[in-house]
Amino acid sequence: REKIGIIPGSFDPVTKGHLDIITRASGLFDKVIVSVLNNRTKNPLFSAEERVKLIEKTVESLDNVEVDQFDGLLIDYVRQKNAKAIIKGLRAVSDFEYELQMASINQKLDKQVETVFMMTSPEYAYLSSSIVKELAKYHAHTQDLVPECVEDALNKKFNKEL
Ligand code: COD
Repeated sequence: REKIGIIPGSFDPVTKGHLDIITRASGLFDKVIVSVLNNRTKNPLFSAEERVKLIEKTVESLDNVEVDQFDGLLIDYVRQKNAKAIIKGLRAVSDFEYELQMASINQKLDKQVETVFMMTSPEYAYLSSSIVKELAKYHAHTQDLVPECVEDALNKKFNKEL
């Protein structure tokens, strides 16, 4: 059976840190599904549809990567997709506690599904979607941090003169 890994997240918006994890995971699994949490209670900068489109553009050259969205419990979605693993990136010790909690709950909910952690590449260790939004809001450059299509989309959101 085809081995499928799911990379879940908010991706508001996708960054080069995410792309690094996605690219590395695509070399380890037969198929990788990057899935955007469509959480109506949060207040995202980009709609779920916009976030999906930006990821699609970003992963265009990776043939075994698909982009999707989900809501509800992650584990239900993972089962529905017949996936083997949830893939998460770890940046710092501060990520660990939260991720350990989620991995433990998901393991309790379904022992067949493994959570796989990948260490960030050091150059992206400080990078998060919130930092990127903060910088873009005050019109600072984000080109080293996000794919070009995301930089354009951020500039549009914050009405930066080009
Ligand atoms: N380097 C490496 N990894 C990174 C980097 C970076 N620079 N930046 C982000 N990442 C990783 C994150 O650690 C995460 O694994 C992933 O990329 C996505 O990041 P975000 O910030 O876009 O997404 P999150 O952390 O907001 O996503 C949280 C989930 C959507 C996965 C979570 O809330 C969830 O599973 N929700 C569904 C409801 C559910 O099942 N709840 C119970 C879970 S126990």
